[in-house]
Amino acid sequence: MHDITSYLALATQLARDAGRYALNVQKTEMQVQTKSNMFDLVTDVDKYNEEFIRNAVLARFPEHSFLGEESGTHGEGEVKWIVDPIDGTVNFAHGLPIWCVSIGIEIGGSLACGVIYDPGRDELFSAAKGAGAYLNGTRLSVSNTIEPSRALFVTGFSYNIAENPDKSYERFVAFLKRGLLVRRLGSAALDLAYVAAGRFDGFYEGNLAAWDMAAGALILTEAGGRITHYDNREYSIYGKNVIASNGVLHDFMLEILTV
Ligand code: 2AM
Ligand code: CA
Repeated sequence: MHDITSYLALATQLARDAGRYALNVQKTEMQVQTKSNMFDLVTDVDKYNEEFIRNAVLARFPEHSFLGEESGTHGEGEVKWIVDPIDGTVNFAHGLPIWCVSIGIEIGGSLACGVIYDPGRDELFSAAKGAGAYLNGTRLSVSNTIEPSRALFVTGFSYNIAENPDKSYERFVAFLKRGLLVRRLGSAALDLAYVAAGRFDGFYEGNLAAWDMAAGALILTEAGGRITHYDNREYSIYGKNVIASNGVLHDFMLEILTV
């Protein structure tokens, strides 16, 4: 039997520890660096956090496997920890507060639980399959916004945006042309968590990795949201593009994104 409660407890503790460590670096050491030196420091924090999380997980559960943004895949165990040690790295590097640590756990290829920790606001988003989503212990629910003109959407652009990958320009312009409100925060994990919390009504992005979405996708669905790919295919964290919504606005977003 899988002890999901103990997996989630360890994920929570590690996300908090890694998040606080990175926040401390951002508040202290990064204050005295020039921007060009800062990017090396950021890379160090990304790598340090991932190694810290991986070592702790595999020490406690040696039979589990691990997939991280910095170090790739380790092992083939049925229980797979999917980790983004800092999601929103560019924000982190520029001294902005919008970034987080994301840890999702799959069992046999299905998301079982996950946490997203934002140390700047001390916000811990968490979910376990079938048991709901929580923010600092309070149950989360997506918004009930029906009217697109009253909705707040969020998106993100990948690092190769200059090449207009996957019609990114056309999709974004389609939202703007309808006069819709769209934000771009720079952390896909927080974008998903904020749709789960009802802060945003919908999120879409074209080129993401499993570690950006593993925890957030489960938190979103456990908060009552809907998640698919651009073509309305059944969602997989390995599928790159994503539409996540409060459910009510999902068909509207699917239609707009058909460009
Ligand atoms: P990062 O901060 O960990 O790099 C911004 O649009 C969001 O997309 C962030 O969550 C960022 O993660 C992620 N991201 C941007 N380009 C990406 C890429 N090519 N592959 C995977 N994730 C990407
Ligand atoms: Ca990321």
